[in-house]
Amino acid sequence: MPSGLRDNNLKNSRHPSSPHWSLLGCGALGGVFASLLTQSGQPTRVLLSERHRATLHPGIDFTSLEGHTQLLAIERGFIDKPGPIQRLLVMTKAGQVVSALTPLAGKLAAGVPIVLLHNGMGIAEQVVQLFPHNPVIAGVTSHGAMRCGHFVFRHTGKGETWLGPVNEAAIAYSHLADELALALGQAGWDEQILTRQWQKLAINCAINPLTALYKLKNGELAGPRFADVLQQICVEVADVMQAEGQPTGSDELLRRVMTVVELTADNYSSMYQDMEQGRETEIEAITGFLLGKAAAHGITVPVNQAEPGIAGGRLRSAG
Ligand code: KPL
Repeated sequence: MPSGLRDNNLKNSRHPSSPHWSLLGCGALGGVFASLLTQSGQPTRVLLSERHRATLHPGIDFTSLEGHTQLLAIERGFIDKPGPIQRLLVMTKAGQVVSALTPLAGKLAAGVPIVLLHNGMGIAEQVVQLFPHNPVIAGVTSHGAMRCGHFVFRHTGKGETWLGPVNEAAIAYSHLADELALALGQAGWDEQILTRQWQKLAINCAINPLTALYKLKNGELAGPRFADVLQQICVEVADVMQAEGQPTGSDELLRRVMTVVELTADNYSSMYQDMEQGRETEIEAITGFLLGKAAAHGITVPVNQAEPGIAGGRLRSAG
């Protein structure tokens, strides 16, 4: 049970008139977003896979950034019979997005927006293929979250969230960022979401594999031991970004990385948490995506290539 102030009443203030968020993927970040949306009064439902039917928890035990713990009543649905979906927020791990969405292909009403919030890149294009009649929105977020038990979540860092359109149908959905902002305190809409995705990719290429492999808190990457490797990772990512039509300086990327290292110093990266809990990591969608793009442009990225564990697959699925 997380420490902090407790409020044992089941809380769920509803605004029945606003459209429901259906949230697919109730891991650390998904659980925190579901809790914040619910606390902001927006009707929210988590969509679970069938295997969760027998292990229901009466509510979500949520600890806020301030250490205030509440038990929140959150509606649940099951992916095989989800009922009407008005807007879909997908917060599974990158590697599970397509498989989690596949049961909904051909069933989701045309026009229902799909918002993708995961680390890594290369997934949104597959979702557009799977749902040609739906607005597809990509997002990046730097909120920190921890899953402390079965439906027990802690918000560990206030970050920024940006959404933007992947296909033309999504251009009209900027209001979704405003609605997320009501829950998160900030969320923006950026038509150039690809640039933000690349910037986030650089941060994840730098922080996630190193923290996972060396079992470090993010802040420990500020030590002199990691200065060279972080700089080299940023030089390589900047080279690939340049070739992809996303010109940026490696110094600027490094500054962004070090800012996140500082802001999330006390947090464990999502890849560290995945490794610790024996879950599949997002290495393929993060460094794997970069390596694929580098190869396509004939650019060598030896440091990212040798990122501890990539070659040996040690950050790949642990089971
Ligand atoms: O996105 C993150 C993650 O852990 O996946 C960062 C920004 C590195 C914060 O830990």
